[in-house]
Amino acid sequence: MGRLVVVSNRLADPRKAAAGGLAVALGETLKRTGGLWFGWSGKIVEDGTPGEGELHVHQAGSVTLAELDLSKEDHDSYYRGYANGVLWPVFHYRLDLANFESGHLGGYRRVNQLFARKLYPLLKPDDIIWIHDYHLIPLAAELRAMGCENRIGFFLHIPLPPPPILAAIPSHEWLIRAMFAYDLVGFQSHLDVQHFAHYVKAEATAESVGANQFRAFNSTVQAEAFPIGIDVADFQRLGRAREARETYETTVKEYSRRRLLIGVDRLDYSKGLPQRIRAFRELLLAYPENRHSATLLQVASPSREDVDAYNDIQHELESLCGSINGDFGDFDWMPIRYIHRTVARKRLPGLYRACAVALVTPLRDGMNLVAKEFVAAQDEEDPGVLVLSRFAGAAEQMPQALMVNPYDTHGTAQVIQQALQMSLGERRERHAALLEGIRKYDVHWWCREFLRTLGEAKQPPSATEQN
Ligand code: GDG
Repeated sequence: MGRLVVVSNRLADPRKAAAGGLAVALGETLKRTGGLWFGWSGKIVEDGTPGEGELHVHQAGSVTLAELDLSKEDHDSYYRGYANGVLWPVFHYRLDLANFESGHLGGYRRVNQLFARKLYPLLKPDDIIWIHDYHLIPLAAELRAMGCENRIGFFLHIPLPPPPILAAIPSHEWLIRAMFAYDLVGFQSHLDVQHFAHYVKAEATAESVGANQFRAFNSTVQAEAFPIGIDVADFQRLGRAREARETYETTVKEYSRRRLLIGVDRLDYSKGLPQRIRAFRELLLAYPENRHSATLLQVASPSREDVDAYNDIQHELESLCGSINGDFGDFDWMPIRYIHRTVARKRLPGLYRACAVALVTPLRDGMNLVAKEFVAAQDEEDPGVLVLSRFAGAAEQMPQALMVNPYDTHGTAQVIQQALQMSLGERRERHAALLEGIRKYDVHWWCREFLRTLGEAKQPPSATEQN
């Protein structure tokens, strides 16, 4: 295999422990092939010129890191305006939260062109390029327009909605057409692939020209599901380290173990946090034996606080948690411990292990890695129970979890009660099956499988074919 070139909005240093599984998995292949990782530096230049940015290239062992600064105007429209103000809500089925200001699309295109202009001179002919996520959908089309003939793959970390929702984006034809500049487009779930297939057949009159291959706009693209996993062994190692053990012990000591429930999410409207809190209130109402015992630890790590919809959800959550604690709490028991901060990654496995039930109940989620981390962190002899939304991509792969519809408050409360009462035998059986699945389809499998498929995908189109 040629050198791997990864492009994503942000870079993570694969050498840092806090980097997480994705950076570690990509980092391995990047190291092996002497690869290049390209992305935004995180720096916003207040008075910078739109469409321009300084590139900083440095070496981290055998890996080259290339980081690009963005002007404030570019960042506002590309990142805040279009990627997180249009694509994120619409791709999570939330048309009501999308802000379709046309200027933002211009910024999105401009930054993708800037990425292409700065990346293209760094490329070698046999590089394999892997572009990540909704920030960079048109990047391959921009590279092709400059004459790039390398193999280029794309992975969408978030869901792809069905055609009628996608078609609400004013520039949807352009956006999906841009996907045909890739040799391979990867999605989290089979449902996402189906949505892509339906869309391109109906809106782009694409033809199926082989298993998972679609032809339109004079180009052929392969679309497949590659459900992302975690590094199970690494997460379990983290769980055996001092910080996780200490967190486990102090948590178990402070609360009664079998009644602890946990939620760990970025504070995002896609994660279904208010619905989860309401289901927990319903649990206390419908099954009063849980009062004075069941405690929900909810970690909501701050995220995108400069986008309005995120402030609204923060206030909604604070008021919900406050009213439940006020209505049900007592001097010796509070039903909800709500933490609006980021917990150190080293402590997470200990926290997961101390809890009897995990509530992973997004309204929509590409995959959801918390579901997998919770399973990896459990004591196999006495494991906790995973309650999982049927609308998380993870649901396709984790059928042994207790499935819920997060919009159904009472139904979710019933399932939480079932989880709290599950026998040890059933908990072990479900957990063993879940663990086997996440071990088999871990993040290394994901990385290998995507790159193998990209390597075998149809020959890269010639530059002339693109016109
Ligand atoms: C996108 C897609 C897809 C959360 N709070 C804290 C913390 N986290 C960590 C979790 C987990 C990660 O962040 C969250 O991953 P998710 O998969 O749950 O969700 P997104 O951030 O929305 O990620 C998603 C993913 O991409 C990968 O393709 O699964 O569907 O939306 O690892 O542990 N980590 C620390 N403190 C926190 O407070 N240290």
